Amino acid sequence: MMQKDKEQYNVKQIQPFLAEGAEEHFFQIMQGYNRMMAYYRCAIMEVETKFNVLNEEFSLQHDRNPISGIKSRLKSLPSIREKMDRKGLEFNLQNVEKELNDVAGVRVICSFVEDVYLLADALLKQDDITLLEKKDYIAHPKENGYRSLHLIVTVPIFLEHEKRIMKVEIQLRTIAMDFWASLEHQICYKKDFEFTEIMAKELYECAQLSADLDTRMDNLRSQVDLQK
Ligand code: 0O2
Repeated sequence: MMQKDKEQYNVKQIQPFLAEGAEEHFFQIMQGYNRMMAYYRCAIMEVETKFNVLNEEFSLQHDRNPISGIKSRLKSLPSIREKMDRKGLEFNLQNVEKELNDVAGVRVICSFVEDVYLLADALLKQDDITLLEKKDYIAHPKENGYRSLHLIVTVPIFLEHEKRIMKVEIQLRTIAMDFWASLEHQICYKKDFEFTEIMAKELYECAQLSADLDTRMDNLRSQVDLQK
């Protein structure tokens, strides 16, 4: 192991906790993990760029931006571990790449509902993108009221000596959908708290309000577009 690598992976700090001879093994696992996460970061960059390009082109044609913001995240190691355990899968890097679809996540916040589908269609038309799975929680909201369009796609990343095909989870949603989902996530998503029926109803009604808001804003935009 090179000195530089030891420093990079903080092996010195961890050394007292490692069994005799385990240092090299630990280092190799960390190296593999860091490489895999770097590839996922590249895939996120590719997908973000594709959406930024579409946003630019659309704003030239229609004089407005369909994308209000893009938030990306890499799943943390504890979350990856938890999900592998939950699915009853052995935790190793090959399995993570093969079995998990959401290590890399890109969330695209759109202005209007129409923009969600427009952007999804434009992305899926690109010949280096392959759709693996689509869940339309806008047409079919979840029981709690959650709405978003989810796509699992593969995108190639071009490295010095190879091309790798990486999976990315894309969530497209409007500002109103994101408002509800972000707050619901903070309040209750995956928390071990038994929601009362009244609270669940209240949350669902808030989701309905956000859906109404989307419809009304869409209608206003259509009226303005007609007058152009
Ligand atoms: P986080 O913290 O956002 O990363 P799976 O992906 O296999 O666990 P499933 O049901 O097949 O589960 O995936 P699905 O339905 O496509 O949803 C995955 C992601 O969508 C979640 O990721 C959330 O980001 C979002 N999501 C789904 N349902 C809800 C919901 O009811 N409320 C909110 N706020 N977000 C939701 P993670 O990894 O679970 O969480």
